[in-house]
Amino acid sequence: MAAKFRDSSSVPVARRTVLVLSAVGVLGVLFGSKISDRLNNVFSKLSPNNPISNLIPGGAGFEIYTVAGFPIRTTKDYKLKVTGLVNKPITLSYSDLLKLPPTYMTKDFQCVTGWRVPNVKWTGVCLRDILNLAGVKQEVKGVLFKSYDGVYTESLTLNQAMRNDVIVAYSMLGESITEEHGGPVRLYVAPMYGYKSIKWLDSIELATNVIPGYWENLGYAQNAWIGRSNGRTDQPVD
Ligand SMILES: Nc1nc2c(c(=O)[nH]1)N[C@H]1C(S)=C(S)[C@@H](COP(=O)(O)O)O[C@H]1N2
Ligand SMILES: [Mo]
Repeated sequence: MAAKFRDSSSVPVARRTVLVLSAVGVLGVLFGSKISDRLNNVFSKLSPNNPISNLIPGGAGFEIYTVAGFPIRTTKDYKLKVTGLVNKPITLSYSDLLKLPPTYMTKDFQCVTGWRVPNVKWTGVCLRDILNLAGVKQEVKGVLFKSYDGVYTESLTLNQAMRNDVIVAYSMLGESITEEHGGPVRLYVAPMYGYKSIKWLDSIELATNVIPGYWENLGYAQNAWIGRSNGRTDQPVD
């Protein structure tokens, strides 16, 4: 109930909770080759059974967000499932993704809480190409994304998902996407706030309706268009 609270001058209550937890959270021990092990360790100490929200400082001005720890999948293990209302469910490996025609973008990344990283280089496969490989059924209106962290979800309308600037990304900041940034594969929804860009992308499910994602269930907008002050010149579609 309280989680649905929102007004024009502030972010929803639940988001403040994330930041508070972050401030008392896992700072200082984070960088190095065993980042995930260390984080999982700290997470399990702080919260053995429950997912914990957290924020840690990231490279290049990013803040690293997770609501459910840092799941690990190597490029060898990685699989992307496309299911639901498709003509043919498909599963793509990491190397399958690399073989599809790439899209390159250099664009800002903006979190709804206010931080922004300018001119981030992204590479990935246009989501539309992947949806078309599976074949989108006529009745599809919504696209649901799930993370293999087991908690985070996101969604787009079909029209939004078909844009040129929505990609299944495998490279970010000029290198393979690191574990903490959601690697090996995350979504990048360029025209929208960062919460749309789900990390550790596991599956894409096509449905007759738009199913609200993690933050949307906590009061954030489904249509998370970044404001025009952020340099957008294209037209939003709902
Ligand atoms: N699985 C998952 N994806 C996620 C999040 C998350 O907590 N879990 N946070 C979102 C939010 S609010 C932002 S701003 C970006 C942050 O990306 P970064 O952690 O790579 O900086 O990831 C988005 N994707
Ligand atoms: Mo965000």
